[in-house]
Amino acid sequence: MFELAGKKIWVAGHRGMVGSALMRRLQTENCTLLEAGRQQADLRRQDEVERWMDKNRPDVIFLAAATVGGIHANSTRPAEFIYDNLMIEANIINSAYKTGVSKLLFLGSSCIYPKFAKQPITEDELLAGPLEPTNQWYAIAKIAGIKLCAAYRRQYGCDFISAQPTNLYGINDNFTGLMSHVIPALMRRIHEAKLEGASEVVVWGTGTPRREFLFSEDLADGLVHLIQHYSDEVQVNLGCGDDVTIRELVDLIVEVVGYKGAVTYDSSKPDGTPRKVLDVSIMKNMGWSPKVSLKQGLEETYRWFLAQPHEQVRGLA
Ligand code: GFB
Repeated sequence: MFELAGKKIWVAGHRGMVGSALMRRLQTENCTLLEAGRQQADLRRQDEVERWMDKNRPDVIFLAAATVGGIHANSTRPAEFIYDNLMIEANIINSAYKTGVSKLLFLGSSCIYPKFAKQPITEDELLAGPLEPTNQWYAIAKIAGIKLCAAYRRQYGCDFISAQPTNLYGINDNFTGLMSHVIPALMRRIHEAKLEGASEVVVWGTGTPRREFLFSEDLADGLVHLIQHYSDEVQVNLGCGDDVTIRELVDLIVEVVGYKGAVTYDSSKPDGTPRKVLDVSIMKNMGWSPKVSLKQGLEETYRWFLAQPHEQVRGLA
């Protein structure tokens, strides 16, 4: 088992949903946590990353920093999604090698798999077919990150590994609306419809695509388990192994929020990939599975959302 106690750990992207969940989870591991704020290092700039790494010398890195967003953000900001993510991962992985980091865990994304991958998706589906066009830019960058880890492992013997999380949601998610992933986008829209007494809420697409969701706190626990127990080249799927249709998801959010009006579907908006449920056998065989059901996770996320200052929830702070 790879020991985290006593190590200097850098969670790159510590303010995001994944990074902040990791910071909470790592509090119990008796390690020293490092942070690189935006003013200290723009992770897209090689010189700034190298300077920060030279000065702070982490032993372990969780690479959770990324430019992310939902289906609309992915299809309307392709340059940012490919450039930012390529630069962030190349800068951090290369300086981790140069400064002798003992272990690094890179986070991929389930859009790395082909649009029509065999379901549930096993790790060997990577690069087995064409990608979903709406998020190909982000997917290509994330595939490059996985391959960077594998290449540095092969050529330099670095213990760099990759996790392949499913669709995520939870505490500190981005609830700004148009650019958000489906859960925060719909939670906010349905919440506002309830407050305004609106008779109808419009959901994008047909409602038929299937998605698998993992709660932020479960993800953080799974990542810690993976870094402690895994050391190999293959990117490891991290999910719950179950999926729901967008329609079923909407019903759950409506129930959690307590909205009484109608829901309609706008099929002129994109559906994206029809289905992407992960095969999670590797994590299961390593003795890990998630604890929080989708309903519980949505309830906890909604409680967190309600407790935020209005401006922050709207992404204005
Ligand atoms: O989370 P999401 O935006 O991205 O979910 P993906 C999109 C699905 O939810 C589509 C439906 O089927 C949409 O039609 N949907 C319904 C909505 N209403 C809404 C809404 O108001 N907002 C949004 N965003 N969707 C993401 C990638 O793909 O998967 C990311 O874009 C990342 O890059 C993530 O890889 C894991 O699940 O389609």
